[in-house]
Amino acid sequence: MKPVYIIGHRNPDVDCIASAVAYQSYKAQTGPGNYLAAAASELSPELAWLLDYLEIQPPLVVKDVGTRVEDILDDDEIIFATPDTSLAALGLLMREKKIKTMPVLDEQHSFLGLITIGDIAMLYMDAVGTGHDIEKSPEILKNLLAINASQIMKTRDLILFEPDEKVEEARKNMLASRFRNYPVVDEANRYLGMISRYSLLQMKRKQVILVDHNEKKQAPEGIEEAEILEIIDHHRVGDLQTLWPIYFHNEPVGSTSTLVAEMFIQNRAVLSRPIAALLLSGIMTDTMIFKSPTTTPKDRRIAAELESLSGLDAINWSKRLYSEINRVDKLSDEEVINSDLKEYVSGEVTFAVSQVETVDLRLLAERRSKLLSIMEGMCAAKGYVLMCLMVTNIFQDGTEIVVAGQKGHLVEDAFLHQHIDGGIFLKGILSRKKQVVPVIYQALRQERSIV
Ligand SMILES: [Mn+2]
Repeated sequence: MKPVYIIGHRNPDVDCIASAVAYQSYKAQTGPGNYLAAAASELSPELAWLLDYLEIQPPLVVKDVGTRVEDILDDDEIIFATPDTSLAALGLLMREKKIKTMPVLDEQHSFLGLITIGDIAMLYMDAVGTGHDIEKSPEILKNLLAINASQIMKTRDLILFEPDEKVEEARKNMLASRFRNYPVVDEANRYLGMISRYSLLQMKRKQVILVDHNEKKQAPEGIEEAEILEIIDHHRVGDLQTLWPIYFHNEPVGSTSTLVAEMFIQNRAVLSRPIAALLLSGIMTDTMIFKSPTTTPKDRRIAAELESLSGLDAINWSKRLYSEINRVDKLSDEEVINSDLKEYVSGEVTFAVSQVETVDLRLLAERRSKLLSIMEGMCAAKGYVLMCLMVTNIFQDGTEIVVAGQKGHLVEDAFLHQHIDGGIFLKGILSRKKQVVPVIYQALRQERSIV
């Protein structure tokens, strides 16, 4: 059975990985189906450290959920001939299974060649010949039926597909050729099945459950081709559309981990120690140790339950986590900007807000001009009207903000700020989602209405 991917946003953070991994465990306990936790891009070394420390297997990286050849392949059993299958046996098999194209494979299922019902018919007609030989036909037939697959299979001028090819590409290739069925083989030349024009019509999409995001820009590549089955999130409602009604759980709490943990508790599903620890980590990082204004009483209550289930003390564990995962000094300038970058669309324009957490803002002072020039370059390259880097210090209860882009001044105007060390410090601002992004939307809207 093809899996349903449970997947978080690009540039995964602790909350989205914790939510995906835990929700897979929840789904496995509460019903049938094949669910698989996934990450929309490579895990940071810090996240890899956390999973390794908790002895949790990292989720599969699935960067693209667009429809691929593998999605339209049948799950049916593989029917094939081997090189020494006789024509007699081949004919029986093809009649019995009602197939018109037979792959020839070796014992390891490596693809060797193809035999079509047309090829076989042609063989009979050639052997029987012009009719002069009609008296000899039993003998001709006997010889013919003894021929084996390796002697007649076609090995050249075939069109083969690979499982990760885009269905759109496959469609073009099929329309440009005249075969009935097309074999699909993997990189190691192992045969995986057959696709046909008919498989294209069935439109089997990848099925996904989105956690910790619901906007196209933050979703994995190809999301518009996928079938979204559920969304569990704590962000503003964005721009994704679905064909059918779906289960959409959105709640303004501090983390998606809170919502997933709550489901375990309410439905009495078993929360293992490592997964409880992972969910606790999701809550503590997303709420910045309960200091973010997004924190709700529910986050604290669920975190307390997770403390007892994991055997961890939330505050001590958070200190350990922060010292491991928020080391701005370990990151290159590019990594500082890109490790947690989110894009937003307002009307016709796009902007981006990136956030890192640090325990020492002085680190930034020396790097500010370099960071700014990289950000200006990104605004030009990606067409952002503005771009912010939030360097948040939860212990100083505030954020230094670096602003680039042609409309960057709007951000400076929108916040009451202090200047420190030539930078802009926003006291009490910790949350991108609640305190910064809405202000930028508002400023852009206001500017549009004036112009
Ligand atoms: Mn989150």
